[in-house]
Amino acid sequence: MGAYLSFRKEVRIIIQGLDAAGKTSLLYRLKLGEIVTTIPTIGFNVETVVWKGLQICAWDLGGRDKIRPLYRHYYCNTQGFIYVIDSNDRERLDDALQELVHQILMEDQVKDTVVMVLANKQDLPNAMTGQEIEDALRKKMSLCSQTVFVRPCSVTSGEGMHEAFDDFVNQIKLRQRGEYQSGIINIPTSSPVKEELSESQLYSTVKYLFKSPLSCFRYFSFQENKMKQSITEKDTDDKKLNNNSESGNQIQVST
Ligand SMILES: Nc1nc2c(ncn2[C@@H]2O[C@H](COP(=O)(O)OP(=O)(O)O)[C@@H](O)[C@H]2O)c(=O)[nH]1
Ligand SMILES: [Mg+2]
Repeated sequence: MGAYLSFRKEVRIIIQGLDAAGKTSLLYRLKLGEIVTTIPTIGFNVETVVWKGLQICAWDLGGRDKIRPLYRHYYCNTQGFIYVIDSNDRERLDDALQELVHQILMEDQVKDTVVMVLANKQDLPNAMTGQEIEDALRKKMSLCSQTVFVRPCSVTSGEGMHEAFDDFVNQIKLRQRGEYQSGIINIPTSSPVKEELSESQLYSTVKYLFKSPLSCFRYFSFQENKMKQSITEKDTDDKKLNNNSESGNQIQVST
């Protein structure tokens, strides 16, 4: 019960990256579901979006050299960081990773966050792959306290964006519960995280359960049957699996 009541309703995230990486396009793609024409951002843009039940207040920190040192004043209470990289800009990859590793991740206020590195502009033919960017990042960084992962996407076409955000939100939820890994991690794409009930869901469930003893009885019988059914299904699957391995069949897992 305590865990439900301590459920955080809004998280604050920062979107950063070199100029023209696609930060503002990403923010408005998230907010409006469409691509907008951007002009170089002076200062910042901030929007609230809801993703998988999590309310996200996203700050897109724009601007060039002079105001970049001021960014750290926005880092307070941040749970997530998105570092956008223009995968087509090979010449500036080193500058981008330098900023991420030696400036952003070093800040005390960013120590307990989830950091998603978005390898953007995958629609362009010469773009570096997510793996290439991850390899370059691993060369620059060994240990860190944050949960860091790389996801390829194209904000313009929308490809990879949903999967990336699902993973990002999942990792933030895990971090809030204290179940997380530090360093650069490999996570299966969109690995689901068991949802906790929000306060309103919890309230309506309790209200429903105690409406009458009969509905309460029906609810628990239903849950019990569901559990029995899933145990039976699992037993059948296990048996199938054993049969396969006994008969020498190989099960292929695609990664
Ligand atoms: N081809 C391509 N262009 C993109 C993509 N994302 C953003 N852009 C373009 O990159 C330019 C800079 O984008 P913007 O969002 O203003 O970058 P910011 O400076 O990081 O905020 C704009 O012309 C965008 O249309 C993408 O995924 N693919
Ligand atoms: Mg911008």
